[in-house]
Amino acid sequence: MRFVHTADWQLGMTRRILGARPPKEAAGGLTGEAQARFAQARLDAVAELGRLADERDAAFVLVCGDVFESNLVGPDVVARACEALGSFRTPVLLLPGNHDPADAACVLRRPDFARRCPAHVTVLDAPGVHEVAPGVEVVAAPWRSKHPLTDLVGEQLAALDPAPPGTLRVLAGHGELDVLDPDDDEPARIRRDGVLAALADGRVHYVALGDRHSTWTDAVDDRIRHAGTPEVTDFDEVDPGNVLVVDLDRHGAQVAVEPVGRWRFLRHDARLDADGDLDALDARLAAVPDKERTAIRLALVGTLSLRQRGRLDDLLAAHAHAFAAVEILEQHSDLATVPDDADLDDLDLHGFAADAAAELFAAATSDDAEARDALRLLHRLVGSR
Ligand SMILES: [Mn+2]
Repeated sequence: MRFVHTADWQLGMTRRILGARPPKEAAGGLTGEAQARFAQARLDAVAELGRLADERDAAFVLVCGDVFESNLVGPDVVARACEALGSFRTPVLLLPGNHDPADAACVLRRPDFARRCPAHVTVLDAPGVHEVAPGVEVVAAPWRSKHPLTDLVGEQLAALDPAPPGTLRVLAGHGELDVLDPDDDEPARIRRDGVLAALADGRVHYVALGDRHSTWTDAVDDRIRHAGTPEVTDFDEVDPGNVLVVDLDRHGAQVAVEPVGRWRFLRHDARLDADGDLDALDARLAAVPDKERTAIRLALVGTLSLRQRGRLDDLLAAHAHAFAAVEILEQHSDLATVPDDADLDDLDLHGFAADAAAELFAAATSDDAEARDALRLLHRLVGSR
């Protein structure tokens, strides 16, 4: 029996970084068009994983929660999601997660969703055992509210007898395992011991999880998996952008990790003290492929002269036009601008202006931040004459 395990589509997600904040003093800035392309990429990933499911003759696609970013997504997001779901023929099972719980406002029960939802799509909003194909059962542990007070997966497993002979059972859950977030006293944590026991005694044969956006496999039993998000959503995700194609029998699972996402969120740390360091950063940014689908976050430390700082601002502004986003991670950056003699000569000022610049220069070299800012501004203004 083959199926596709996926989760955390987060349709309707908006990312503040895309188009919201150009690098400090970058002249170019970003447009909101990256945001629209990012939204489309999430839909493209859904269509792509559907193509994959069709091609591989999967029995179904199991989406383990957070299909939508929120129960409040607009009707346009719902309509486009339904179009993407309609672009392939493999049956789809949608589990409500913490972002789209099966409460009174659940988007998966909204009239605009119900009206457009293709016939091969089923919402697993009722907890318990669902027969999804002959000899195949999915045990659903949907979120029914934003803040459940129990381990929803554990609750379902506790109610199960061993699977009847000839029947394969897949548990569909959403949330963090206690082993992945042990210090948290969150009552909805999934107890891993209970999951291991249910796999060991044959109550279930695979535990498909959502919530963690990184693709993850349990070290003790590789039938406990997080599929991760099919299209990256944040910088801290490890190996996102995949879906899992699972070949399951009663003895084990063969799992193929298939990349479907096309965006990347990168972080780059650099020390900048000399022109060579700026050359290296410039070359590094230039070498990144698929810039229009890449958001990059920079942590920059070091000390630059006014002229070098101007070079940095110019090169970041130039790259920002090509990337989906270029952001300076302020809390991990520490970049000092300290004028040198060449900066003062560069200004090429005379008379009163030269005296003022010399005064600012003296203050700036003795650690006066306002004087440094004033000199940077003067350098920019003079440089653009
Ligand atoms: Mn999620």
